[in-house]
Amino acid sequence: MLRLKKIERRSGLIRETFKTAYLKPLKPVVFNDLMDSWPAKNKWTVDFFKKEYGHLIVPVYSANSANPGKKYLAPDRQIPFKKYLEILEEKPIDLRMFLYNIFRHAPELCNDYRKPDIIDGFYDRFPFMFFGGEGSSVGLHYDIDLSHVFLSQFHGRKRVVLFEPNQSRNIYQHPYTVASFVNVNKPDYKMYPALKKATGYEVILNPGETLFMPSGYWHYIEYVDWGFSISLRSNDSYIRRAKGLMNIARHFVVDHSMNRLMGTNWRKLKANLAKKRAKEETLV
Ligand SMILES: O=C(O)CCC(=O)C(=O)O
Ligand SMILES: [Fe+2]
Repeated sequence: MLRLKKIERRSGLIRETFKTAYLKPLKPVVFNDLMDSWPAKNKWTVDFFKKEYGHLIVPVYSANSANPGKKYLAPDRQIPFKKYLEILEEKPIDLRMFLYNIFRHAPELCNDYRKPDIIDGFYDRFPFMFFGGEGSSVGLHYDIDLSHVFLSQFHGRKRVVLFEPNQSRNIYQHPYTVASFVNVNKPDYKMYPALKKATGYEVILNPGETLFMPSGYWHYIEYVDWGFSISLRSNDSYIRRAKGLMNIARHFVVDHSMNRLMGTNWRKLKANLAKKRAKEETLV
């Protein structure tokens, strides 16, 4: 099994302590009480979303959408939000909803959460909600814009595995992307020998808790129960913001075009490059 450390849980953290213990050293932490003052904590139930926003048409995704080819990252289907929530409640299913900006359609929801006053630089415009069925998972990736992420859980439990940015080679990052395709649950050390050196973190996030994922951290997420959460993002450094923009440009230009041109061959090429880089890492 991979070497995964537990993530600390804290309550009553103040700015100064957060800064020295977690932000500066870029160390993840779970806040027990960060959402306590939010109206959303009790208000945003599944019934609330069904009743108030059930009519919205939302794009939903299965694992198919990560497959190479023409439909790369395209949604599986568009269905009413109420229908989607009913599907999630019914049984385990690999069907997620993300990148849909519900706040654009329902700006009043922004009054129900608070930007954590634990650090500065929160983006106003990019809160994202993530929904997923029991058993669904989010492949290992890091967030392309390099912001710090505060992932707050409303419903269901989520298992999160994290790796520091300096582990990118050990976990076989696919070049020109923010993705890795190693299986963190069943590491294949024959295929990926450098994985033995990888060290990461692991936590089961419960409703009411908030996970701080520092900038550039790799994350793999498993929906232990069906559930949903919000991620609030902050970026307090101009250099990091610029790097994030570069990342986005490179990703869209290189990865998307090559994927369109080469399909599965592009994926194979990236996999080979990743192996080469991990080997170099083992030599140094
Ligand atoms: O919780 C999820 O489904 C995905 C979260 C994520 O990748 C993020 O917040 O960046
Ligand atoms: Fe992410």
